[in-house]
Amino acid sequence: MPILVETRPGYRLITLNRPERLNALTVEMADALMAALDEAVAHPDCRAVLLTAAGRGFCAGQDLTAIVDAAPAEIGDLLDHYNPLIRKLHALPLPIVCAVNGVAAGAGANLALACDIVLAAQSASFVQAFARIGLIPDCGGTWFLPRLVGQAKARALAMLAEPLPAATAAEWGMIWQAVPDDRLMTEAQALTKRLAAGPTAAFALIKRAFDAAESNDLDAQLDIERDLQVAASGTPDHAEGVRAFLDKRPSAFTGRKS
Ligand code: LHQ
Repeated sequence: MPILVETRPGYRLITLNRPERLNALTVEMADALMAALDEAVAHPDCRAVLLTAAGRGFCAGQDLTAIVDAAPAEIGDLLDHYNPLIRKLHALPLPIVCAVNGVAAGAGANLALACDIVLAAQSASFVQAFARIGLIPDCGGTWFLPRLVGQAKARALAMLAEPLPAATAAEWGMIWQAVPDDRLMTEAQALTKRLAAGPTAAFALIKRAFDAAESNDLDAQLDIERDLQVAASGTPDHAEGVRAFLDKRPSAFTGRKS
């Protein structure tokens, strides 16, 4: 099984599961991941996703044994296969937390960056390994990196292909937090549980707003915020949040859209 999927109260825990290859990415793994994400979204009780990996690595990027002597057209076909996964992760209408348990290299690093909140173990690192094998960052790397860390750092990361320690990634704003190795899963699960108890529909709208902001000027973004806020204000969780504030009690969000 290239991935493991566990149903936890309110969320799905998805674990990349090829530890002997540092969870190097294959077509089978990408397909399984897509199916697990679709299943999570389709299930009304699932309100968040936590992605992590088995063993000492997170994901070493494309399984290089599968692309030895591959023709350029085959590389294109592979990316046609992986790109829908990156799009799906990024646009998932549920919050997705990524717990990076070890090295995240190549497409593996960018898989993590496609998620909403990235936590990494202190011992983990991020490597834009592509240039080491004469390739360019793919799976969204050239889009995510400059937006997260700026062009200067993005270009150096891509060209030097050196490992960036988790703590520096956090300092640079590339990820949310670096945490002690033995705290990673406890912290990631607590965060995911908290998100799973949140206003799910509003979270999906927050993601849409931030996505739109990537290409909008302020004028257009204010219009989008207005429309998405109207949608958020129509959810039961908005009404509940306001009532709970006035009653001085914690909100009991259901995640329902209407
Ligand atoms: C691996 C891999 C791996 C197979 C470790 N494949 N076995 C997408 C689609 C289409 C075209 C091209 O590009 C892409 C996107 C990409 O992702 S391209 C970039 C691909 N990834 C890389 O170039 C990274 C390759 N791996 C490494 O540089 C190192 O393994 C890292 C830095 C990740 C970890 O180093 P170490 O901790 O020293 O571990 P290791 O190298 O000893 O690896 C452990 C085992 O895993 C080893 O097998 P072995 O049988 O010797 O124990 C590796 O061969 C295997 N492995 N990455 N991508």
